[in-house]
Amino acid sequence: MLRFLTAGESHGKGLVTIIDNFPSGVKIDSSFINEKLRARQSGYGRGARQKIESDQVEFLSGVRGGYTTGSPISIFIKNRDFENWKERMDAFKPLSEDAKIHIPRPGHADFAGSLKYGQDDIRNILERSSARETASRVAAGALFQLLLKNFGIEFSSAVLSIGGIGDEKIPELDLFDGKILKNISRSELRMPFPEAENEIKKNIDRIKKAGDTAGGIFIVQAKKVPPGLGSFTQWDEKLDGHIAMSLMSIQAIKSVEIGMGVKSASMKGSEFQDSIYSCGNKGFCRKSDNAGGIEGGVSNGENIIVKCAMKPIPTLMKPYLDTVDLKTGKPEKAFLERSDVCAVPAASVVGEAALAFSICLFFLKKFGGDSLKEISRNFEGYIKQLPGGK
Ligand code: EPS
Repeated sequence: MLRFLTAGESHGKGLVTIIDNFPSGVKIDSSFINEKLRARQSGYGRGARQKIESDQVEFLSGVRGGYTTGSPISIFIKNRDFENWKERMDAFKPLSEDAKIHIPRPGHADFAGSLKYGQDDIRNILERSSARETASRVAAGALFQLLLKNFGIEFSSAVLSIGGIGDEKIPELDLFDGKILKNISRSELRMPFPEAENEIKKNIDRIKKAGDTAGGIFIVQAKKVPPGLGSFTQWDEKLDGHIAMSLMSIQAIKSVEIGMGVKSASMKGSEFQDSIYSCGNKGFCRKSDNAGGIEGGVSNGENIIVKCAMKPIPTLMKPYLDTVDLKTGKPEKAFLERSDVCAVPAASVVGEAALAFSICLFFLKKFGGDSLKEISRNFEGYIKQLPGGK
């Protein structure tokens, strides 16, 4: 079964991604992967770290002559900032007592992580819990997208609102529309429509000046996903359940909605359900996609639509938040560490990668094979027998 693992700390030597059971014969376009990494580093409101890094993938295994071999793929992304952290992040040099951090930031993994791992230096928690890890996930997601592209399946993402400004209710937004794709690529906020950009940027500037942070809402879509991925037969085989896990596991994500999501709760059945029509040689089709492409835990051939809310980043530049010194128990103010004011545009790129993993995993569960050729045979055989033959 397709699996991927990530490893590495934010200020260590670098980040590692290992992808296991990825089929052979898939053409690897490093520029596609590096473009996704660049998009993750971008965004109005990103922190100073993004000026230090210029994330690029280095393949350590599993790819030869530009194609995957079927062996485990391992990828390395260098942390340029390691040069400034060599002493403090050395694997063996003893840690100096006064460099240890005992004051947890509310909202990060600092407090819960220190208790869980019995660490007396919160740096041993925050180095791994940092959103820096998402660079590894974007690299993996780009490979899954390269595989699925061979079957016409593509992904797109956009930011709908930041700090409560924007249009979270954009109905029937088609993220594959040429004009919308152009708007997103030109937007420092990765938004589908430019109208709210200036107001949002001004708000981010105000929040930055106040030493505070902002969250927001982003949307991810996948198109041409064939019907039949996932199953209703077992709770852990449902495609929407896995997608929810994939996206919820991204740092700072506090909600994942499929299709109309929360709004569906206030709709009538006759308004929400997507009626089915016979469309001649196209087989069957729908005039709406409120279900977000999944019914009964199974893809139904419509676009997969996922919407996520990202909480404001926990690292504040001003001492707003009360906390405690875990060593002394004394009341303290949350300590300052370099961070972003807003990373919602970055999170939307990570969301694309997370959705790509879920779709790729269930795609290979259904059309499994060890090589692209074998998977293609299985896929074509299935598609041919569908109503409308596609
Ligand atoms: C980030 C890297 C981090 C943070 C930020 C995002 O780098 P550094 O800790 O060296 O500044 O800037 O991480 C967080 C905001 C967080 O809370 O984890 C990245 O590469 O995305």
